[in-house]
Amino acid sequence: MASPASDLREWIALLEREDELVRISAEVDPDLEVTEIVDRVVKSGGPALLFENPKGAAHPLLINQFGTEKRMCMAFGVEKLDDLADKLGEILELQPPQGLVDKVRSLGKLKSIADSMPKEVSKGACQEIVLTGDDVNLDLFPIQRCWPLDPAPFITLPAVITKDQATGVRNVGMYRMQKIDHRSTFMHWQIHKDGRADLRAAPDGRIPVAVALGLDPVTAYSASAPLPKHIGELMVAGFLKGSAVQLVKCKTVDLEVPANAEIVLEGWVDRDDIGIEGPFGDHTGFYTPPEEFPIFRISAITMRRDAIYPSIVVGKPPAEDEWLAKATERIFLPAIRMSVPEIVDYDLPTAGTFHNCVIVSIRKRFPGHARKVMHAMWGLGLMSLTKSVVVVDEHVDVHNYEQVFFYVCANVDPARDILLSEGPIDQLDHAVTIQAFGGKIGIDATAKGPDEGRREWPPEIEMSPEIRARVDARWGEIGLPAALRGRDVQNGTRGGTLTRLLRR
Ligand SMILES: Cc1cc2nc3c(=O)[nH]c(=O)nc-3n(C[C@H](O)[C@H](O)[C@H](O)COP(=O)(O)O)c2cc1C
Ligand SMILES: [Mn+2]
Repeated sequence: MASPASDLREWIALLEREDELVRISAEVDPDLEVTEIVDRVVKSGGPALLFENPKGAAHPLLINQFGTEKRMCMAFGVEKLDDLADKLGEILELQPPQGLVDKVRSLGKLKSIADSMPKEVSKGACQEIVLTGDDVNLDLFPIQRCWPLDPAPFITLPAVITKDQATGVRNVGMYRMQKIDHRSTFMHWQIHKDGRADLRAAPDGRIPVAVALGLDPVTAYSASAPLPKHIGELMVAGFLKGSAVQLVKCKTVDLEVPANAEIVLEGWVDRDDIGIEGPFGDHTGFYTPPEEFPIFRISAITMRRDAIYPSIVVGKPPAEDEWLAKATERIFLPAIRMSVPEIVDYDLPTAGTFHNCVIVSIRKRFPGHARKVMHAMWGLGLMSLTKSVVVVDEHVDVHNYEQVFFYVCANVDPARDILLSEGPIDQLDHAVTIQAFGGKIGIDATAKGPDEGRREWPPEIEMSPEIRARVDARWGEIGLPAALRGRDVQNGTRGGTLTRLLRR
């Protein structure tokens, strides 16, 4: 696979070469109409769409660039998303080098980290056009009103850049921005997020903000990555791209933005300048209710000539953001294993909309081990917001929901294996009684033996490997169609059970 695209245009060209993008020249209204088209295309696994004539706007609209696993892999230049985990895992597992060969190898890895730091450059395409004063006008762009009860258009795929005023550490996050008028929007910084923390910590209650729109896909993804606050999203983007993100100084605020952006909005957010944002048809599948959020006042718009405006629609799953979440799930596996090494794999089901459910498989070694892992998940970064944790044994395929359901039903004594707890909940969750706080459920679907004070756990049914191999070899002779042989392969995904029982 090729290395990741260096900017949005190269990415669009790549999508077009691979038949993964369709241009739409018909006039389409960013008010609801684009959503209805995109939602159908996303849910049927269709291509990225470039609306060349969005109604009432001067710029085209790109959407569904991330909408399939294949495109997400193309974005990162990998064969499968797990390759990203391997790449990050190598760095995280870096041990003090032993011999000379080891030293050279480690140096190479350290150099790749050093090379990932963002670099400042003097000029950037994102500043070919500079609009200030009365020329600042959001009406130029095809900002979508996504769902019928949304009160206004929302910018949905921004990379919002701020700095911690005390440490100077840069943060990049993806937060929706409801348009208020031609030069202001809301800034939807939820209470658990780093952008909100930067505003909270500002000594004079006011921070400069820059919003980059239309980035190369890896940098755009990085804005959605739930990194610890002190780890720069742009460094991670540089590492995943294999080349540093290039930055230029903003024109009206003391911040830097990716030079390759299509559009940049510069301005200020003041803690005391607030209004009522929402409702918004959100990734939860429901409208999030109106709530107070700070306002972003725009001091300048800079952009490329013929800038392309990027967008995404969230809503009932599956939506385009499913694949941003899946990339995060894979990329963060090695980091999660750093703190909880007994975790074999995990899965965030798309129907669980990021925060509602995580399935974890573990190497279980001691009584209460599943409970330890539940508590660990509820203490881990934004994973702490998850409402339910399902723990299964190492041989269970967490991505095979039918298999997981089998073990949840078969291995659980509800009076014994359910842990109810409480903690922080996603601010958008409508089910909890108090906003952002509520219940947690842990389901221990692992096998429980006498060491946990239970009676003997029975062996699972499994055909012996010899008979399997014999039937495999004789399949043709038996005279059944090759297609029916697949069942045996499927059983094979549970093949670890026997080995594990024998090891005990
Ligand atoms: C399409 C999309 C829209 C999002 N909208 C918001 C939002 O409006 N507000 C918010 O706080 N987080 C939103 N998120 C989640 C954040 O981008 C994510 O939590 C990220 O880690 C935030 O960056 P931070 O950890 O640096 O604060 C959105 C994510 C995606 C993929
Ligand atoms: Mn962050």
